[in-house]
Amino acid sequence: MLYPQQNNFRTLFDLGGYWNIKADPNGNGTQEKWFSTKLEGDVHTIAIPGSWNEQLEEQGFKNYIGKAWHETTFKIPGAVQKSNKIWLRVGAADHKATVWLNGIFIGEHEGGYMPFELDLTNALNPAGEENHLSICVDSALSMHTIPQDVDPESDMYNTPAYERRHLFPATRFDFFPYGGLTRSVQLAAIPSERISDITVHSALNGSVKVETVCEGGDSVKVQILDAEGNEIARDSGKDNVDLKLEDVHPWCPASPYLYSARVSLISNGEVVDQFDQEFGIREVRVDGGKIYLNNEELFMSGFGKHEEFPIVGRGQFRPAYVRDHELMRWIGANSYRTSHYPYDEEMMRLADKMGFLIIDEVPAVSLGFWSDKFDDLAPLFENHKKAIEELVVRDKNHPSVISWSITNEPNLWAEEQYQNEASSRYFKELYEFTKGLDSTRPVMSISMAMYKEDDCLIEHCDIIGINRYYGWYTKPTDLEQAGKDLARELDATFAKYGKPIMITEFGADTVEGLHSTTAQMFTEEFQIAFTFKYLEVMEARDFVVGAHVWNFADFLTPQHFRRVVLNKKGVFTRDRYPKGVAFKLRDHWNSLGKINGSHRPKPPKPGFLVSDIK
Ligand code: GCB
Repeated sequence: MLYPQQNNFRTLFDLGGYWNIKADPNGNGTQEKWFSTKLEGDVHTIAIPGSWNEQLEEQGFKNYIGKAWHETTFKIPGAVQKSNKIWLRVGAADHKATVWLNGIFIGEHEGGYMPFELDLTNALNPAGEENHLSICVDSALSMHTIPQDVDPESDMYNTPAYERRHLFPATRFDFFPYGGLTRSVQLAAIPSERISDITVHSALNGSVKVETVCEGGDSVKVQILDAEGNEIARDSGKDNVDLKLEDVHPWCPASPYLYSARVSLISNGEVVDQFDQEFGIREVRVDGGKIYLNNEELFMSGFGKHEEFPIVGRGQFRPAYVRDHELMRWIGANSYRTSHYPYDEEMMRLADKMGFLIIDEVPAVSLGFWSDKFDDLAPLFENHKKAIEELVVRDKNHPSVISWSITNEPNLWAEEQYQNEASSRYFKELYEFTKGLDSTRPVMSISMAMYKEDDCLIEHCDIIGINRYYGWYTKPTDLEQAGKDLARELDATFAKYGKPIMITEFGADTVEGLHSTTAQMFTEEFQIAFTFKYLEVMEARDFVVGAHVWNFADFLTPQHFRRVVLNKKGVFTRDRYPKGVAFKLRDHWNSLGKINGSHRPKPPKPGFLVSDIK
C-alpha cells in the first residue's frame, strides 16, 4: 500500500482536528443508525489522531474497551472532486473500524496497527457540500484476533492460580490497551487511472527492479532519482521495469542514502498519475551464527520500544518520534524492535532517513493456544497470516526494516496446549508463509524462558530472539547466577540450532533517583549492574548478534501489583529523561568495535553535552 503523497496528480486533505466521540458500551449504535445524523447525547470532543483513554479520562474512557463512534464533517473543492476518485486513508484504528459516509456504509477494517483505504467517491455529496463521516472504532479483542484477548470465561483464567495475574484492564500483554483513531486520517484525491502499489527490489550490484500495480493506464515510465533529485536512470514497461545503476551508494546507518523511483502511469500517451517511491540499496544476509549488512558483520545494539506517550496514548506524535531517534543516536544505538506491534509509518520513514535498523514486529504478542489440534487454531492462524501480509505489504520498501518478527513470547500464560505438534506446525507454516512473501529479509521468532532451547518456535526462524530476565523475575538480585544461566542457555541453543541469537529483551525496573550501595532492585545502580552483566555474557559469544535492552523508555501498563502505574524498565523515563544507565550504555556502545563503522548512525554534532564532561 502506498504512503499518501501530494503532487501534480494527487491532492491530500488532512482530516486531523477536533472530532466528536460517543461511547457505545452496549453496541446499539449500528442498529440505532448513529452514523446517519450528528451524534447526540453523551458526546465529547476528541483530538484526532489520538487515543481516547487519557484525553477523556474523567469521561469514563480511561479503561474503556469497546465501541466508540467518531464523527467529523468535510467539504471537497469542486475541481478536485470532479476529476478524481476520493479515498479515505486511515493510518490506524485500534482495533476494528467500520466506516459510513453520509449514512452510507463504506467498509471496514480489522487490525489496530495497519493503514487502510476505502473509496468514498460514490457516497459523496455534490462538490462543495458538507459530508458527514462516521467511524465506529471497536477496541475489543478476542481469542482469534491479533493481538489476542484473555478469555475471561475460560476455566483456566478463573482458577485461583490465575487470580493473581488478573490485570485491569484485562490483557494478555504488558502494555496499555489504548483505543481510537491513533494515526492520521486523510482524504486522498487520486485519478481513477492510478498507481496502487510499487515494490522496489534492488541489489548492491546496481540492479533495480520496480514492480507496479496499476488500475488503468497502458504502461509505466520509471525514473530513478538520486538523493539530490537528479535523474540517474530511466526506462518504461508494462508494469515491471528493470534498471541498472552505476556507482551505487549503499544504505547503512552511517550513510542512510535514499534513492527515489518516480513512477509515471501513461494512458493514451499522457501521464495520468505519478508517485515517488523512496528506497535504499542494502543487503542483509544470515550465515551460520552471524548477520551481515552489506557484507559486513552486524551487531544490533539498541532497544525494544513502545509507541506510547502521555496524553496522546498510542496516538501519532511526530516530535516524540524525532526525539526518540535523536536519543538513540546520542546513546550510540543502531537498531530497535517495534515491540509489540507495527509502528506508525512516519516512524519508519524517519528511521530510513536517520539510519536505524528495525526489527518489524506483528502484534502477535503472548499468543495463547487453547487447543492442541491445528485445525482448531485456524481462525487465529488466518488472522496471524493476514497481520504478517499487511505488514510486509506496508513496509517492504523501507531499507530500515531488516527483519520481520512474527511473534513475541507465545505461551506467556503457560497454557497446557502449547509445545506440541500443532504449535510446531503453526510456526513452521507461518515462517514459510513469511519467507514466501519476502525472501530477502531474515525472519525472527522471539521466545520466553519457559522452554528455553526446546521451544518449538525456535526451529522455524532465521534469527533466534530470546527475552530473558534471570536475576529479575527469577532468582531476583542474584546476578552471578543470572550470568551463568544465560551463558548456559545461549551455548545450548547455539549448539542445537547453529543460528544467530539475539537477546531481544533484558532489563530491570528502575525508579529514577533511587540509589543503593548494595544490590537493591529498582535502584539505578542495580539497573546498571544487571544490564552490564548481560552485556558481558553476550559479548563473549560470537553467535550473539544483538542486544536490545528492555525498554527504551518507561511505559504505561494495565494495573497490577507488579507495576507502579508504569513498567519502569526504561533506560529513559516516560518523558525521555536519562536514567544513570543511559550514560553507561552511551560510553559502552560508542566504544564497542563491532558497532563502529557503517553500523552506527552518525553521532550527534558536538555540542555541550553533560555526558561529555570528564
Ligand atoms: C516480556 C515481554 C514484555 C514485558 C517484559 C517485562 O518478556 O515481552 O512485553 O513488558 O517482559 O517487563 O516484563
